[in-house]
Amino acid sequence: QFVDIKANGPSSIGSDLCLHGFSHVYGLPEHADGLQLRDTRDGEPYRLYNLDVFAYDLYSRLGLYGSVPLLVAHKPDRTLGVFWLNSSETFVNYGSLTEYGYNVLKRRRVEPQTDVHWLSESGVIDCVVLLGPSPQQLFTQYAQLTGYQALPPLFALGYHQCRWNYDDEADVKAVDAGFDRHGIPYDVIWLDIEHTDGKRYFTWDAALFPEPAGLQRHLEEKKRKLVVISDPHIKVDPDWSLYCEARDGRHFVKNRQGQIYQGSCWPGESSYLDFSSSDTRAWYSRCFGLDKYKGSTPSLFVWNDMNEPSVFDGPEQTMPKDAVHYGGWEHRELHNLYGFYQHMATVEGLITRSGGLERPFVLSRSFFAGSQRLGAIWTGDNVASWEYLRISIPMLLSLSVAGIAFCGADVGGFVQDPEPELLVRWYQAGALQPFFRGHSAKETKRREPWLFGEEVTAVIRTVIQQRYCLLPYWYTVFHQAHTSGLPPLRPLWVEFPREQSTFTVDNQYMIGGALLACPVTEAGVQEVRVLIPESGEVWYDVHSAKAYNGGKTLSLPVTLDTVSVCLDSHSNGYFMSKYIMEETFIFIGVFSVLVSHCQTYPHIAVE
Ligand code: NBV
Repeated sequence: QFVDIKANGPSSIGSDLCLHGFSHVYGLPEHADGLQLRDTRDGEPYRLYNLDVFAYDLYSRLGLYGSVPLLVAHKPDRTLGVFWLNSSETFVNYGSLTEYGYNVLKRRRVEPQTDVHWLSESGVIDCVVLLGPSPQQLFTQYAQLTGYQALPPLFALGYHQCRWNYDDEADVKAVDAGFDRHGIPYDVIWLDIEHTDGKRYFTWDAALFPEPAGLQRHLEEKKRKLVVISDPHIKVDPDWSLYCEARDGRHFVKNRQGQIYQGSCWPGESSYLDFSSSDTRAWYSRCFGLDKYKGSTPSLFVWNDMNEPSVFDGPEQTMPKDAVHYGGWEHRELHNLYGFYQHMATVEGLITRSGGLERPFVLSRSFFAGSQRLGAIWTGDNVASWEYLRISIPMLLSLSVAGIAFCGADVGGFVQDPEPELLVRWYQAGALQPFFRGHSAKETKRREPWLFGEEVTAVIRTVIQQRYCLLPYWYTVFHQAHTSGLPPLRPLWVEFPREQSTFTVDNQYMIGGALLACPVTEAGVQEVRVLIPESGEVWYDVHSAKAYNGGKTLSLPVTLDTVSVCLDSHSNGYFMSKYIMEETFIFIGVFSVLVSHCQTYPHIAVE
């Protein structure tokens, strides 16, 4: 049982807004739910409180790993944003009178209206209304406020292979060789918590990983990278120099009695770095220095997990709200920023490590508004089922609408074993999402792409090759996000803002302004229905090269090796249309040619 001592007394702030004329509202990640927000009058409000929720429930408004308090409303002639800058526990109630109607008493037509009620536990009211009016302008306005998407290093847009855990160096080398043997391109292999000496991050298990630098050089010969996990909890171990440095440097969060706070996590009794302090962030950043982080090389990149923060024996499995941060701030004030600040310190560490020359890659599980400036996030512990594959699309669209553009979901599903058909469909969907990583939990069976027979291997090979064919396109749309704030993954209404039929679609989406994706997310299907917007627009099926006039719903036949993607020939600007012409050619003509990993592209320095 937990008692929350409210040392400063109870408090809350709130505000009510009416959005006239709007009945389609989006945003407020992270929730495992559809893209459109649902009326909350029949139940729970949307909760923004970062929590570690294993195998989270679907269609739920409960808080997950990260929060972005941005709500986006859309109607044909205006897109509007409401940004509620508050990092304490927040609830959002939302009710909508959806239809145009006729008010008999007033004898006039009434417009639809959306009422939004924000409620936060502490802080001040700091609310910005972004006026658009176009979706593009809204994204730019939001990026001006919270930051633009970091431009990822190109390799980070390739395929990532992860598992909890790759057991030892021989295992990593065998998996790496497996990709070459089967002609499957990939760029990054990942190590989970067991690579460390007793869950002491920044160390290596001497028996399993005796030559970590050698392993990285082995991968680097093929221009491949290694990502290792680094969580925010630090094992309480007075014999470990890193713990002592953090303790002596006053880098840990305290309890309300003023002692170092302790909670339980992977290493056992742990303390939690106070990333809200700039001194602590600077110290943590230095821990990634090549001289300090023994066994690391410039081709090692980082994964921040458990940074909600997750505390096994804490209230709701997180840190108590009355824990105390630098400057005397209670944890309740900044809870939703904890992971953001760890992400920031890690990113700083990697940039500094390279003397400011190379762009970092850091994946974080927890996030807040602005995390897009730092790198990638993923949707945590999903499950190997068709429902979780389906929900990954609206979850990633919601994140994209809220600025978190470099996002992905564990391909194959983290918990449990996917049947081969599901695995194939998940690869096909994942290849059309920004962050593309296969990952699986400890208890699951191995599932490297070649373990399910030749047919499955061939389909997965093709789909990963297609991802690599499209890498220049992904890189281009990320550059666009980096410079204009427009996310690579876009709900259809972003590209077709006047077309009402697109407002509720969340099983298909645009990648940039040119590609329309509609992944197959059901078992045993023989055809997929795809809405192709706007009459007058011509769309090309990338498989058959057949042209279709827009403004209708098509039924396209699918087989196991079909990824439903359409090409839009009428895209924005000369470069894009020329580019798409080339991509059309690649898609139609060169599918069977192996496109190698992105080593062929230059590594570009930080801007
Ligand atoms: O570090 C182990 C896992 C990791 O593989 C997963 O991706 C994270 O979301 N981690 C959670 C902790 C344990 C999960 C049960």
